[in-house]
Amino acid sequence: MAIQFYYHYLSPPSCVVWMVLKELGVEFEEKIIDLFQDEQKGDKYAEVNRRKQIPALRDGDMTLTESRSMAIYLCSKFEPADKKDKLYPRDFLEQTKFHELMMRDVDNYQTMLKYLNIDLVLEGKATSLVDGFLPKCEKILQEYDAILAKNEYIFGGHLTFLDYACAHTISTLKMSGYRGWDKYTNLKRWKQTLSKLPYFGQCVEDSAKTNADMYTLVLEKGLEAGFTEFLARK
Ligand SMILES: N[C@@H](CCC(=O)N[C@@H](CS)C(=O)NCC(=O)O)C(=O)O
Repeated sequence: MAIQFYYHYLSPPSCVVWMVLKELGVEFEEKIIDLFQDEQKGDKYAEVNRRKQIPALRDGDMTLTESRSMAIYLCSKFEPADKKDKLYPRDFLEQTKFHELMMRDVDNYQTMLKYLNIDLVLEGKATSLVDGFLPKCEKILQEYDAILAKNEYIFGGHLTFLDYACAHTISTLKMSGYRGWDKYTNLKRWKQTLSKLPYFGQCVEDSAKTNADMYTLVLEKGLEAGFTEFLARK
């Protein structure tokens, strides 16, 4: 039976796994979970993921519900042992360094979400960013820019799935309307490199732009009116 992938293209963690599937050319059955209809909260989807979140991935008896563990699983299972530039390293020390950066990126993503005040805004309980988090977000951009000053990609000289995860973390800041990108010249060069991937536009840029449009409308018009206008424009 083919792998079943439960996701939505506006969910950044979903997109990280989606890109791994595309890059590795793994066949999968697409199970799109409609966030706009709260499908992830229904009893049917709870049978797949009790935590009622996307993404989820099923491969036979194995069900995974954390995006990065899905990425590791897919790479470990499907990347040929003799492939040179792997999306996920196999050497123990390399893996340790990789996991360190991967965990930091999870924190960084959460910091971006805190700046966006995402939980309260999407519950209609807040209508503004939390400005106090902006310096932390800028520090994150500086850290990634410094890594990319030394390396072509986030984890050295070739593409890994950390590039996908970090690209989503950074793109999340676009939802805030942040305008200070120009000073991060290494980030700019890296993004131009990633843009050449055939799936980058669909899996990162479209997703980031649509999320930014939706978030801006919700901030401007409030939850209900913002969503209504967003869905009407779609
Ligand atoms: N740690 C999880 C996070 C998953 C997550 O936050 N999913 C969000 C979409 S981006 C979700 O399902 N939200 C819907 C909800 O909580 O109702 C992962 O990386 O897979």
